[in-house]
Amino acid sequence: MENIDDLIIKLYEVQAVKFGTFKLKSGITSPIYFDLRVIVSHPSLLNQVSSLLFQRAQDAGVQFDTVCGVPYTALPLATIICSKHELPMLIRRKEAKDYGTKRLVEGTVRRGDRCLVIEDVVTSGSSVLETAEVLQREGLSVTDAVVLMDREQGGRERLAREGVSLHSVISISKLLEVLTVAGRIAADTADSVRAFVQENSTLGAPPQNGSPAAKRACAQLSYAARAELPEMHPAAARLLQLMEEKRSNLCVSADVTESAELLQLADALGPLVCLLKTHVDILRDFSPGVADTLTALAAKHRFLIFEDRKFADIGNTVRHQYEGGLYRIASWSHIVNAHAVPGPGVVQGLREVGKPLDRGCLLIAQMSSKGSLATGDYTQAVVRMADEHSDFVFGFISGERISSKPQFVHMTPGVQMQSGGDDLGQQYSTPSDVIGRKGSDVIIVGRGILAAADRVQAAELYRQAGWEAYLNRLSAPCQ
Ligand code: S5P
Repeated sequence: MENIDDLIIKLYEVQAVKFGTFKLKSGITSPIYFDLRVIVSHPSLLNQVSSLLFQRAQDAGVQFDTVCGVPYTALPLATIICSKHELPMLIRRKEAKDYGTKRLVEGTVRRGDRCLVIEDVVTSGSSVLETAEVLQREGLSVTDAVVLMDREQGGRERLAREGVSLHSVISISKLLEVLTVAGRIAADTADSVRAFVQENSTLGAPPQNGSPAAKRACAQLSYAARAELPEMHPAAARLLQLMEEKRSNLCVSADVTESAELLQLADALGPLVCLLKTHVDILRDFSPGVADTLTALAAKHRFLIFEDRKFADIGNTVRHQYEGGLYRIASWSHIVNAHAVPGPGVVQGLREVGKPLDRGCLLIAQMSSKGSLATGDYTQAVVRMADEHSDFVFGFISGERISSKPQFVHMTPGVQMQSGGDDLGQQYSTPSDVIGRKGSDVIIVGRGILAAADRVQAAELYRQAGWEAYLNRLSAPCQ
């Protein structure tokens, strides 16, 4: 206890905590301000803070394999803890525009390891959550965070809702009490800070869009309920209705090179799928008649057609590629997809052609192939692009649920009954992993079905596996 009192006085003396009138980033005026960055200039204080943070984690009985500091102030704190106790550390990168060429987490990431997050100050909890989500996306488990200063403005409760327990060394109440008793601040200064803290609490705020809790809530809505949502894209609503009606979240990837085989597949597997995905440019013998027959089969068996064209050029070019050429894709494909690499122009170009026809577009936010550059900040930028064009973009190609908005449909390729891969970098996950654990909506299966001796039987097994995973997800208790 004395240790803490002593620390509080020192923090005050080095001006890591100041009282007065401060304008915060949010525009709010605060009577208190923390600037814990200054402690790097006071080595003994830096050591003291680090050991108290470590002690706090020990006292709380937190089990962890590795440690990560929220950039930047907590980076040296995590470093000192890890150096002193010889613990492996991870560094989270915070560069704003890291389009996948650099890793978001440096160090040796071992999937399944428990990572303790270290932070200097927690207000709403969002900076801890942001780091936790990056770590979780790398396969680490984050259940605990230790913080030097809890501002008691709802961060602890918010983190708890997201499954992260917060352990703090100092609370703001304790800080005010010690500084008042020591005669460093006046009683009315302490009172005005207390009033400010109460008025500016984020307690009771609903889960934020994109947070794990919001994603779980969304994953637990049924396809049928989502189909009815306002602002639902017509193609997405139709797809979700078909999924519910046919009890199928299976999209077959009909990657064959002969038109007759494509049509035969569409006729045989049509009753089992919600979507049929084509690569029309691998057909040796495409003719407009193929598209007509496919359209008739889609109507007969009630599935939608998804031409996996992966548009990736400037708006003007993709507009032509979508509307015209040999394939006239927009005239028969209900859904297409695009890379976000060119920027919003790619979506705008496609939208000019597709929107009047009620067509929909998916953005490729992550890829199943090894070494894909579509990760981290790139993926997040894709989600923002989708948000900004949601009158035409209704979902993603991704390995997992990446947006909590129930209007967005997530489709995941790289699915087989056993995880593994091929010799050209494809990586497979199982239907239960994709729909259950990752919260995606549709499994896309190619060779898992096409290479089977009995394709209809294989498709039925995938349909059942995908649907069961969905039913289990719906009945899983909210965490
Ligand atoms: O990241 C991706 C995106 C797509 S659309 N990874 C993929 O594999 N795909 C497509 O899904 C790919 O072009 C192929 O048509 C299908 C996967 O086929 P499979 O035989 O490996 O199941």
